[in-house]
Amino acid sequence: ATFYTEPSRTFNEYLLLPNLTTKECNPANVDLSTPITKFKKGEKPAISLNIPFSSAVMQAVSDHHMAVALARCGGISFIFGSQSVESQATMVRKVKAYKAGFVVSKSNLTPDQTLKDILALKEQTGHSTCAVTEDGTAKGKLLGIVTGRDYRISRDSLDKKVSDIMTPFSSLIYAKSGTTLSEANDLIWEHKLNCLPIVDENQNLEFLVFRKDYDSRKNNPLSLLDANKSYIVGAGINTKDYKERVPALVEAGVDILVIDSSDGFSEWQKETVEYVKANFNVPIGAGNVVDKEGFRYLVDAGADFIKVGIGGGSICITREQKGIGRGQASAVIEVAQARDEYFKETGIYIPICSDGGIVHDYHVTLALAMGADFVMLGRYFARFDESPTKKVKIGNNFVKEYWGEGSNRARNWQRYDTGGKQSLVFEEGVDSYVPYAGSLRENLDRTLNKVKSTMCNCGSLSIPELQQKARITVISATSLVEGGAHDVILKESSMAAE
Ligand code: MZP
Repeated sequence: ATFYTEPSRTFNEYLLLPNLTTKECNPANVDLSTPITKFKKGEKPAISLNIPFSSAVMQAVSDHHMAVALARCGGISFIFGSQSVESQATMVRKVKAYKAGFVVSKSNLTPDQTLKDILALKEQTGHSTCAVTEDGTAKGKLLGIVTGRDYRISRDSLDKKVSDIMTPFSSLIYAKSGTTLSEANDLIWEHKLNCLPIVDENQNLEFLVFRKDYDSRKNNPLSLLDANKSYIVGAGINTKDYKERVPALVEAGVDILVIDSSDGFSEWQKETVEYVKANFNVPIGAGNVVDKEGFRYLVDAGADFIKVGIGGGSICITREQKGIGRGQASAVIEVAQARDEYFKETGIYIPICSDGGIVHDYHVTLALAMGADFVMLGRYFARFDESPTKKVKIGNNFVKEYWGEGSNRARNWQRYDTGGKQSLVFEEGVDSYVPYAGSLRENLDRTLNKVKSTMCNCGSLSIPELQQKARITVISATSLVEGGAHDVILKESSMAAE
């Protein structure tokens, strides 16, 4: 046997040392964009994210609702694969067909006013805008101004009158009050409606804009001013039924695949990656691995990104059941070094994803500093309204259900298969609750603020800069105690805080 003299370490055992924070180094200037597919030196990756967050390939985490909510914030979900090929492909299709939903802000603007006036509104709200009239013609009574984060006005149309540039809508259908944007999108999907949902500030549906010749993919009524973008979505696959699953997912419009497995250092993964690379033009990630040998093996097979982590997930009992795994920090550090060596050798950069074991928000920053390009989280996202699981009241507290893919509940035997019987032979995950935490956007914004703030402490305005400049120290057990509130009697309000 080979013995490692260094213990395998978790994120909790490290802290970042501050570097000089310059005046320009403030959270507003921090860029969290990050690649998730391999690219050659000097070239751009095919897919990058605005924030380094992905949601786990799990029944309790990543369905189409989560995928839309996270994509809107700049991250990506990988839709769970432990379901039939058809239902997974349908979820992917729903994400790709999703209508962004434009926010109506009531205003006194008339069709005679110019887009400059509307732009003033855009400045106020931070959104972009378009006008909607009652009868759907440019001359009709102005009902409101449609605003949306994703919607851009081209510079040269600024001086034109609203009536000159507005695409006529054929009709407006008012929605039943209380309908949410998600429900509207389900309706649009089910009935294949050619329309655009208009929502209020609380994401409740105001009305649907119909147009005879409207095709959601090609002919957005607002296409006069911007492309109709669809959200990016990923999907998990396994090494068993990939020859049926991958074609269906690709046909549904999936942007990226990942092989979901607790131990990815296997010939099955190599064959799966090779099959996808030979037959489809879709990027594929592989894993999970915890060392440079595993990394190199899957990269040589053709993987576009590598997922890192065995046994660190909050619901995972793989280490207890089988005695395999590695502290998540040690795994990320070694794989990131292998990635950097590979880049020096070949000029090809392979993004890596730190998967599982993120407990505190600062663990995300540590993972990035240690070399991860993005993180994957299960427990974190399971707590939000957008996760697919039930919200339950236990005592005075609300919780949400969260179960592992290796639990009897998920029965995802393909994720753990090492050959042999086609069923879950023993459990590697548990069924649990996590505290309910509210909406994804609110929580994610807070986490992102913390990440950006720590990056400023480290004098870094981007993830590559953090990876290069970070100074990381191992801490002792007693300094861990020193890091929390200590030697004081906490008031109840402080105990309730994280
Ligand atoms: P966490 O964010 O809850 O700590 O970890 C989520 C990760 O745990 C998933 O992305 C996946 O890699 C892993 N996972 C999912 N199910 C199990 C299991 O049942 C598991 N053992 O380990």
